[in-house]
Amino acid sequence: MSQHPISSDPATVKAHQHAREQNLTTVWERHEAVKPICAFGDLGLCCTICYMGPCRIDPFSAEEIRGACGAGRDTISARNFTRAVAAGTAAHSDHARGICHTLIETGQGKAQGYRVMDLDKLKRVADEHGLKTADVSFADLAVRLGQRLLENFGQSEGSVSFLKRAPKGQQERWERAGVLPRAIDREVVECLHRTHEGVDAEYRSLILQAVRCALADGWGGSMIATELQDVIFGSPRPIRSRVNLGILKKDQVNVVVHGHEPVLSEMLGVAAREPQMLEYARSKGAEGINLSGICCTANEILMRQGFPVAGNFLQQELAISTGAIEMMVVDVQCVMPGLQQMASHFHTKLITTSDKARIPGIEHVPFNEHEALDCARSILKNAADNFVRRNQASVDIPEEVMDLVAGFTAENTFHHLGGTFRSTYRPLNDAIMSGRLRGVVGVVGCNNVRVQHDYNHKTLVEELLRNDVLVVETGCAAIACAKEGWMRPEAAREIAGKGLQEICEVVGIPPVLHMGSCVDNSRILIACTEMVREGGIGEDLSQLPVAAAAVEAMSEKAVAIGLYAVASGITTFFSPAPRVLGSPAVYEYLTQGIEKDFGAHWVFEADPHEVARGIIAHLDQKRTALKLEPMKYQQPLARTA
Ligand code: MSK
Repeated sequence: MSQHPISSDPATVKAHQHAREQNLTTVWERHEAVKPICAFGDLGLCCTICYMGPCRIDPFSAEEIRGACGAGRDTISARNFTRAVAAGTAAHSDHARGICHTLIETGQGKAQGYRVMDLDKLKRVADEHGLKTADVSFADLAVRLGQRLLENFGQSEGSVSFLKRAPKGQQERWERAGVLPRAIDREVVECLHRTHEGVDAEYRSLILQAVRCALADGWGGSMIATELQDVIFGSPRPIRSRVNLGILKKDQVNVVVHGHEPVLSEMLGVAAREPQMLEYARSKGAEGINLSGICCTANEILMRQGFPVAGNFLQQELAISTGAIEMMVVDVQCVMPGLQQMASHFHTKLITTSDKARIPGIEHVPFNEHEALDCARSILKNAADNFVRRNQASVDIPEEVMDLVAGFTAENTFHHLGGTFRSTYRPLNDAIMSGRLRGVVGVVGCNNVRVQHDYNHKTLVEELLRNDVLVVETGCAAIACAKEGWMRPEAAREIAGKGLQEICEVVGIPPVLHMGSCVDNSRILIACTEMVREGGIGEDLSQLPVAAAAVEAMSEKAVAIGLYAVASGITTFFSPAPRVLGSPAVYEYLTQGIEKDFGAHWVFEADPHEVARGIIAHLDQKRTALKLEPMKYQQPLARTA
């Protein structure tokens, strides 16, 4: 692992050095320029909610300081936290709303190029929602399911429909705490209402509303997005591909998709393989079209179509600085406005495609699902036309590239563990009960410029693997570990503890399983639910030897994910901490008190070695409670940031 202060990934270090040699500015330089980071804001003690302020609360003051309205540190911190959860939930859920519409239009034959690829899942989810599936055409069923799931956003009665998938014990906890989400939009709106000046001032009441909103994300918006994307684009299956900046090709038209929504990128994937498009690229002097991705749009086209991944969040500008990208197509979320400045130094065309997301100085090419395939073809042609403007002499692509296997889901992963004839979670539960596996941990989330790029993810995961913990990943964390080679089946032999190694070798899976994009954290909820259903390792999610970690968290979505994991009974290790450290009461509730309500809590710990030790201790504690054999602890390998 590289010891360079900005990144533990050699490709990133090289690309950054190259960018600096050309006087190009990236997120690292901008971050230096905005220092010192505002401590009031960082602690959650700056209130910008009304226009009497902003009010800042000095946490070290001898007297109690309050904002102009009288709000103290607990209220201010809880309001800030609740707003972050609402924004994160809104992001995932608005994505889901779009997918509902795409399914409806697919069924109506109005979405050019789309068709229902996973008919079984369409039927299963429709069944689950009480829709008649016999003697109904798949097209009609798609329309009805899309409409039914859309009700989750604004219904005036009942609760979010996928909640009933959760184990009974979990549902009872939610009911007791009064946090069953009613409708997705309603919970987001109520968070905003309660945090408006002069409404809810009681920190616990605010946080319980944040919980209700986060559950509407995990068991609502995110789960709807995952399930319907599987229905429309096909459920992923294990698939080989490659990762890191070295996947960019000097002799091909490089098109990079970035953001989160797969609706356009799936069509770009279809168009990029069409003979006439390849012929067009050749007519411009290129050998072909190399479609790849950054962040979660990358994860989406990787999982289903095996397109390579150029990098994760902190690599987005560096990908352009290679000088090799003809077109970067961005949609929503995690897209830095700084891309515009970087692209302005190169021939790279940067285009926004979502009506919800524009960047000053960037061409907007509205994406229209009715003409999706034509739109994709036109973007690729435009990219190919741009190939002739590339200055090949200045292209500098780092050589680092790594093989990987992605495409694991709650359904297919444990089909693999069970073998062809036993597609159940029994073998996974048995492996945990017999002590070959210590437990399962979801390592998810972003990169954050405040943390050495990828270092925390890799340090944590390495220690977990040595200690026989099966790791499942999504988002930028998954890309970090893929770059390190841990998503190759042979990595088990190189790095995993004996028990995990045995399982990976018998089944032929890597020790770290790529389960997709940020919304696909819902796959992890389902996998945990299946473990409970299989029996023997706990009656609800809070009793399972499982945990979650987001150790380079950056976005409000990560905060929403962390909260729905905890509220679902999964103890979550999270850093940098959300902005609650300025309120001892909010901190105490999130890290301890919440356990009584939901059976899990947050741990805010920055050192990844400490996180690993904490997770292992947590899994061992759960094992002891289940009366399972204790397991030996393997010391970490010496690594420094
Ligand atoms: S892309 S939300 S930086 S994981 Fe999903 Fe990566 Fe975090 Fe964005």
